[in-house]
Amino acid sequence: MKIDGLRALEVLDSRGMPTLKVTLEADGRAGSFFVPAGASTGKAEAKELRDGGARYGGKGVRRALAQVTGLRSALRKREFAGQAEFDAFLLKQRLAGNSSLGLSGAFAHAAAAARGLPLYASFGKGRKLPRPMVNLFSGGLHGGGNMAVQDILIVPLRARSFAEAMEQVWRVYQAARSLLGPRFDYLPNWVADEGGFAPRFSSVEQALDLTVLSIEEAGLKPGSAMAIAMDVAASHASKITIATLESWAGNYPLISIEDGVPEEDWAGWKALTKRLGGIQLIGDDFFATNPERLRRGIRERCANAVLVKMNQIGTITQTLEVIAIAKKAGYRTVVSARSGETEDWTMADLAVGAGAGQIKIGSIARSERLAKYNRLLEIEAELRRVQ
Ligand code: 2PG
Ligand code: MG
Repeated sequence: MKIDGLRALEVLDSRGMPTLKVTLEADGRAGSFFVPAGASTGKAEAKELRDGGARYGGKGVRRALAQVTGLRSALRKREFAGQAEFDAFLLKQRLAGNSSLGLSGAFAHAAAAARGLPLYASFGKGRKLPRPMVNLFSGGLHGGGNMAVQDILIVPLRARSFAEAMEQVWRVYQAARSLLGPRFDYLPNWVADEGGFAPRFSSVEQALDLTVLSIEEAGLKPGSAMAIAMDVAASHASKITIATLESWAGNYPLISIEDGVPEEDWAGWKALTKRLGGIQLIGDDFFATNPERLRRGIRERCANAVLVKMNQIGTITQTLEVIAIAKKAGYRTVVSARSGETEDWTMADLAVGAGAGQIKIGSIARSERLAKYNRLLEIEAELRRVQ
């Protein structure tokens, strides 16, 4: 794969914050990638470079852009056998996380186009659509502190296709929408950073009760057709104890808890896994898509699943490595969007090609979310045609 050209642009993400779009040409074909950004970020994440100063309140990415375009002459006409070799080159440049992922993602798109392959094929042999966990109610940093945990999500368990899963999720989302009005001083047109509803709940239990009711109103059986998942985002939330999580898991059809304890509390993670290891326990801020942290977590029996976010680690190759490590250890993998997203849909292809099994994109509102859901619908249709 020979690099013919490279450009970068400062664009805006779903929160109106500046971010990078990188375009790379390889063997005459162009590929672009938009870098996402988190709000509830983990301490171990790859650091993004922002400009500081007055422009865009210091959030501009012109310095990151300069890092990218600064590699133009080093990359020009240079040959790379594939993604691994390209990402090894990036690692040597010691780039910021946003510059690095912009380049790595753009290479994936350009290389797939040059080979005439759909993007998912460059991430592995997986051809199964992931099971979505879909944000219904938002809280924490994504909802303006209206609820102590960050997300309450719904998980379709019985759908026979991704398209059917989407229709079931739609039914629950619409049911929740009409239940909110009479119960809260809240207009359901208001949605949070990831498209979920964010009324001022008086307790997490109130939100869980409303989720169960919405599932029932949708004509689905809670726990067998549609289950509940939760992202506590404990490093950013008011203190929630393991005993509280245990009582929620006992009282609700809760099948998955993400970041149930804070990211540096290894003893807490061990205790949580001992007590609640029968359900899915995902490390997000805790693992930060970092191979070293994941290996330590596996050794110390912490969690049993890993959230996979490309920009937490900064290259596609390391992201694939994290998925491979998890699978080998029997840990489940959930590819995830960030709360700050764009029209980019690379993560949909990653979840399919790498055979991640699950995906978390946010709710079924806001186009930065739908870009990914719609891409998955397209992949499902395409795979059905060729099989
Ligand atoms: C998370 C993500 C997505 P953020 O915590 O899982 O919901 O949020 O991108 O703000 O870290
Ligand atoms: Mg999280």
